[in-house]
Amino acid sequence: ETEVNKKVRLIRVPFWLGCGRAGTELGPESIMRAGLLSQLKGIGVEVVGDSEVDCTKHPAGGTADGRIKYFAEVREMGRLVSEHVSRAVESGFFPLVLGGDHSVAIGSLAGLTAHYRNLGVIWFDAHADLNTEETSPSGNAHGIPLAVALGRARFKLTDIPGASLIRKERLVLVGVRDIDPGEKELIRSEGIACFTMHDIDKLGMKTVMERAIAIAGQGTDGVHLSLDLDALDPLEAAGVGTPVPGGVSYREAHFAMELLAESGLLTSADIVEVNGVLDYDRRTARHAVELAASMLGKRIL
Ligand code: 4U7
Ligand code: MN
Ligand code: MN
Ligand code: MN
Repeated sequence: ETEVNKKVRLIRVPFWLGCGRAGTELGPESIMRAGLLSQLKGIGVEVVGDSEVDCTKHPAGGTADGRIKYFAEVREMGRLVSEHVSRAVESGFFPLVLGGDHSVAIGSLAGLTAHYRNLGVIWFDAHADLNTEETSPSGNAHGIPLAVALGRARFKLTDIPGASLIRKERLVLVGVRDIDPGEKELIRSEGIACFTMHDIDKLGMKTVMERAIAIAGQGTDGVHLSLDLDALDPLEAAGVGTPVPGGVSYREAHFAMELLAESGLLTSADIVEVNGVLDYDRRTARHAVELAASMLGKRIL
């Protein structure tokens, strides 16, 4: 059995401008306070360095550039996150990016594609995050990162120095239950692998993750997990800004992370969308910590 890289570099991104609602800038701190370091230490994961990305927290004012709110700030944050992630990979570490809203994944993917020529991506999310500047119903950047990464939006991953696009054949979505019309169109026309809640109900998480890992892992030199906490059912993880009922249970998510760890293929991850204001019982942050430990090899026995 292969092992995950036990040297992890934490990259904290206190950013909320991509979701248009304050609270996710508290995500990194809430996850740390929920005990991330002691959990990782307990399973023999070494945290080699911990950096905070100096992204905009308080926008100056009028910010809309075209249709995406705070676009200039999002683009700058993406460039900075990309540099942090890139440095972590260069040093041989597993980059663990703590968001922040999901637009931070633009930066993760940019930094990763600068090194991995053929990156597999598993997108664990209630949403498809495949809107473009034109199809986005909200203008919120956290709904566009995959269209950016695939080169389907006007703003492309390759607009960030060093980055290349991800390949649609090696991308897989898991947990999806809220898709906008433009996203549906893109999923169909591009043939993007998408395991919806319907598929999880029908096949079970075990089969879904086996297939997801096979797709993301086939011939790839790295596999990135982007974990949006809103993939979980809001009854169990209320601390997210865009909750959608009917989600993955904590237990299913936990099992999915264990299967990923067992694959030995995971080389990086994002944990995003934890909203410190909405997470009134801190359960979402605590789940985030448990899921992080599981993906990095924590076992029950
Ligand atoms: B998240 C939405 F319209 N699709 O684009 C949009 F429903 O990172 C939601 O997955 C996006 O949380 C949610 O605004 C982005 C909406
Ligand atoms: Mn998302
Ligand atoms: Mn989501
Ligand atoms: Mn969300």
